[in-house]
Amino acid sequence: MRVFYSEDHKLRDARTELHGGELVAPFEAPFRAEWILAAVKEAGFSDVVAPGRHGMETALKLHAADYLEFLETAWDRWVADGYRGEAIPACFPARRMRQHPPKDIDGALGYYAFAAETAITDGTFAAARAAMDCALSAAEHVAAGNPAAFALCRPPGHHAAIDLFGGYSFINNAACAAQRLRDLGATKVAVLDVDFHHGNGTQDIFYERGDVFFASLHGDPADAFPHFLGFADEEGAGVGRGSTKNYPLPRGTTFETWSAAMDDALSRIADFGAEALVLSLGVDTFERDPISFFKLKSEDYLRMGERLKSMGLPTVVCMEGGYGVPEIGLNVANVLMGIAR
Ligand code: OKP
Ligand code: ZN
Repeated sequence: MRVFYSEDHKLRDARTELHGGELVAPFEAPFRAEWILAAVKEAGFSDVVAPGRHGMETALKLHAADYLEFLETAWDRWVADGYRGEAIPACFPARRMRQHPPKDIDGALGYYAFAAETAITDGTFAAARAAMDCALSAAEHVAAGNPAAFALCRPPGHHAAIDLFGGYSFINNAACAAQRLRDLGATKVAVLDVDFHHGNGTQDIFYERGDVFFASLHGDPADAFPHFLGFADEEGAGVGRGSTKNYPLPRGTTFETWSAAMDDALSRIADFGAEALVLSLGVDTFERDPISFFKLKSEDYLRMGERLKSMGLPTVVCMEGGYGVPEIGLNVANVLMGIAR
């Protein structure tokens, strides 16, 4: 399985994350991609290539043009205003307020954000673009007839909605992969999101589309980020009605419970008639993940990969979350080994 990896992920290296009322060192940091890359090489995935450079055409089919323009220019606008810290949104268009982008950067940050933990910094857009390139190149590799590819995306993307950033996400890499597979000939594509956190961005992007099925297994939003989306009664709208499926799961969820939910998701994906699969792979479901509350063990990720392989679908794996502990590398490698076997 080819691995798409860009050194440009290192350009995303924020100093701050708003966490528990403090500005801490971000959980989503460059070491993550380095540990994952080392582990997948160690596991025998030696075909590691840099992605091709892509334009924004695919992203523009998913995200609002003004949002992408904002991402590209936000840091320079912030610096031009004379601020010295990182660009952190602090005022949001909440209930009964006007939903339109203000001229000033403080207002624009709040307008285009759904959360305040994620600071925009110098290099953030370049890194997000490189992550998108990994996803697009992986999709092209699979569309060319290869059974699977791994996009080692960093920063992650599944929280990035049509016109919102947050949850460490800016451009929705998995959505770009799904769209690219569609554009290269797959009539129906499924995105399965196994990150601990609900993929609110991916759901938002495809909510009213009938050509992309979105299923997500995640910590119940009643207890976990992103708090305001990912409930079981969200099932898509318009022609997309029935093509969204959420599995909110409780604290302490083990692989036994988790894999039963995945089996249900996969049977729905088969019934949908998906011709290709995009896996939003977060390994923050791990028992020792620092910010999550599931209890998966390293060997469970091998089972996960094997079960995905049994679908017999061309598969693009996009990296999402997984934090803090050295096992993130092994856990990702285990999923890939299950899929590749
Ligand atoms: C990104 B991904 C910490 C609360 C959680 C954001 C989590 C983003 C997860 N104070 N903050 O889905 O792994
Ligand atoms: Zn996550």
